[in-house]
Amino acid sequence: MDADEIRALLQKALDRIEAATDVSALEAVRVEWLGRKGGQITALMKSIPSLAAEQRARFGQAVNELKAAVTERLDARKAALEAGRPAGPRIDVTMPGRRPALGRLHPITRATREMVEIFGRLGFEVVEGPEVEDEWHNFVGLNIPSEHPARDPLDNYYLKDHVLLRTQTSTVQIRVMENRKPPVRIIAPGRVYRPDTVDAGHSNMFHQLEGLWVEKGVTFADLKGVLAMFARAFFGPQVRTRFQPSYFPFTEPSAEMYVSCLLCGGSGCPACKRTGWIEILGCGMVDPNVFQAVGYDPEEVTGFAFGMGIDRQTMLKYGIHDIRLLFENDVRFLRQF
Ligand code: 2NL
Repeated sequence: MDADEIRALLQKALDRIEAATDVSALEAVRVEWLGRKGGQITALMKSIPSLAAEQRARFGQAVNELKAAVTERLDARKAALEAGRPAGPRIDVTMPGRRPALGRLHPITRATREMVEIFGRLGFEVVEGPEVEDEWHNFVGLNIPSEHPARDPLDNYYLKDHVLLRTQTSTVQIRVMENRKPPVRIIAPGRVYRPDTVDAGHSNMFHQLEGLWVEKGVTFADLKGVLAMFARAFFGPQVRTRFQPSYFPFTEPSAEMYVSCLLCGGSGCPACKRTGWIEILGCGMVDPNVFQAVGYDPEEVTGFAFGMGIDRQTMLKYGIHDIRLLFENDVRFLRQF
């Protein structure tokens, strides 16, 4: 083997070392060249003793230089691989991350939570109850007799005899009064169901928030104060309120509360039908028959109650013109809130 052949061998070894991209590949190269058994350079070393004296000196020196050069490159390459990046896909840690898609609260959830928060400050506790109800809790307890038009099977979702989807959340308040002694100061938000034909203003499922305060000495003045405070907290401090006599079977006297139109401020516009006022809820002093039905003594306690459509208030507050938008769950609509 002459000097040129040894140089070629060295070049080949160095190329193989450079080509190794991780530590284990480099170890394979080391075994291939310097391995105790079968290493190419090891084999050359072993052949030295059997050479003629003069040849042995020259060849021996060349092989030793080859071994030293390869060993040095192996060590250097190993150090570089260990110091450098780990093998595998390269990651640019300076690249900006991908933002996770964040959800948001449905406008009805937002409005409900805001109402709950406002009434919470006034001492009202949130209660919930079943959406499938019996006629006692949906009608009888509320002083709605069997001849009453509200009980028409065509105006209710009956599931079977005497069992229906609730048409208002008063049912929950009846349940609380049946199970607790006064005082009670509660609000009942939740879904209610009526078989109305669906259009821009009506849905057969909507949301209601009812409230009830029963205690010794509660008066109509308390009713007006609480509801006026609510209206200003929910719609803004500029809002004015007006009460107008009304009728409900479960309250006496009964009233409807109006707020000054949120769009025109009260001067009159299409939204308030030029009246300057928008009706937002019904209310009244709890009828003695209701107290009797739940076992409260109407001579002992008085109370007021109210009910409002959450969807209606949500639409008013955010300027939504079609109730169906609230239930289609089109993200292009929902993303605006
Ligand atoms: C409306 C307004 C109202 C009530 C709901 C109520 C509940 C109990 C006792 C007495 Cl437990 N009243 N709720 C009172 C007045 C109005 O809802 O427009 N309803 C059709």
